[in-house]
Amino acid sequence: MKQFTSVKDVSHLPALVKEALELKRHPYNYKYLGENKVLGLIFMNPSLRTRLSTQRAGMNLGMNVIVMDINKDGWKLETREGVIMDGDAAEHVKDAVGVMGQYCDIIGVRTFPTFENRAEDYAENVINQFIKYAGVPIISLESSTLHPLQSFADLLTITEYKKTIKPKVVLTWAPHPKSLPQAVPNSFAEWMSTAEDVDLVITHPEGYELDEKFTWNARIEYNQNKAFEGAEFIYAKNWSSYHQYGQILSKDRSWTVSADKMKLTNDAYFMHCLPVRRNVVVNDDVIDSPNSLIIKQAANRLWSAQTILKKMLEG
Ligand code: AN0
Ligand code: CP
Repeated sequence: MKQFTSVKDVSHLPALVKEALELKRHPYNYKYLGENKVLGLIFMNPSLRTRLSTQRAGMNLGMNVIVMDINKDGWKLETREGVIMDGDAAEHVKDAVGVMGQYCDIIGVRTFPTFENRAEDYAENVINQFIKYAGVPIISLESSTLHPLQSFADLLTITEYKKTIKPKVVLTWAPHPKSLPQAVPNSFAEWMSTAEDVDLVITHPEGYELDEKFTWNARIEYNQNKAFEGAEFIYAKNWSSYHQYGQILSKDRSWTVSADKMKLTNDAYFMHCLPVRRNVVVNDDVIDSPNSLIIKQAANRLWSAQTILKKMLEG
C-alpha cells in the first residue's frame, strides 16, 4: 500500500477488516516489522486520538515515531503553486515535504480545509502535494474532505457490535457552535457504502446535503425522528454546509441526540468520533449510557492505524 487517503486505496475491504480484528487479538505479532523504520506524523491542526493512536500503532510495529506540530514548530508553509513568496510563508510545502521524505519511511499528515474556497479544499491540494513530493507512503490523518482512519475504526466497531447481518446505521447531523469540516461524514458515508453489509441512512436539516460523490449509496431522510426508527446504530456528527460552503445554517437544538430520540431506535448503540460537545451534539444521559460506544470506537483507532502501517511496511 502506497497511500491511504480514502477507502478507494483499499483493494478488498472485508479482508482488511479481518486483518485489523486479527491484529487486535495479537497486537505484537509484527513487533519487528518496523524495525529501523521511521514514522513521521505531521499535524497542521489539533488532535488527541489520531496523534496518540497512530503513534502507539507505530510503536507496536517496532517503528520509531517523530511527531511535528508544524504550525507551532515549523516554518510557515506556502501551499499554493507558482506564487511569489514575499508574504508570511517562509517555505513551500513541496520543499518541506521533499525534505520530510528524506527522514521518514512513512508520513502521516493532518490537514483540515481552509473553508476559503470549496473547489480548492475538495481538490485536496495539500495532501496531494505530500503524495507527489514525499517519495514515501502517505497516510491521511484527516484531510480536507476525508478521515479514513476514523471511518475504518468505525467500521470495525460496527462489525464487532452489530446484531443483524445488515444493520440500519443512521448518520445524523447535530448542532455545534463552530463551523466544522465535512470530512468525517463524507468518509463515513463512503466506507459504509463500500462495506455493502450496512443499510445507511443520513439525516440532516435542509441545506446540509453532502457531496453526492460520497453519499451515492445512502438514503437521505430529512425527518430525524423517522430516520431513527429501527436504527441499530446512531452515529452523530456536526458538519457545516457543503452547498453554502462552510456556513452554519442551523443551531437547532431539537437535533441534539436525546434519550427520547434514542427510544425511537431498535435499542441502538450511540457513536461519535470525538471530540464531542456534550449537551449540544448529544445529551449526557445518551453518551454516558451503556449503549454508548465512544470509547470502544476510539480504542479501535489503534487497530485501524496499525493495520494500515503494517500494509505499508509490507510493501
Ligand atoms: C474535527 C472535524 O469535525 O473534522 C475533527 C474530528 C475528528 N472536529 C472538530 O474540529 C471539533
Ligand atoms: N476522532 C479524531 O480524529 O480525534 P482527534 O481529532 O483528537 O485526533
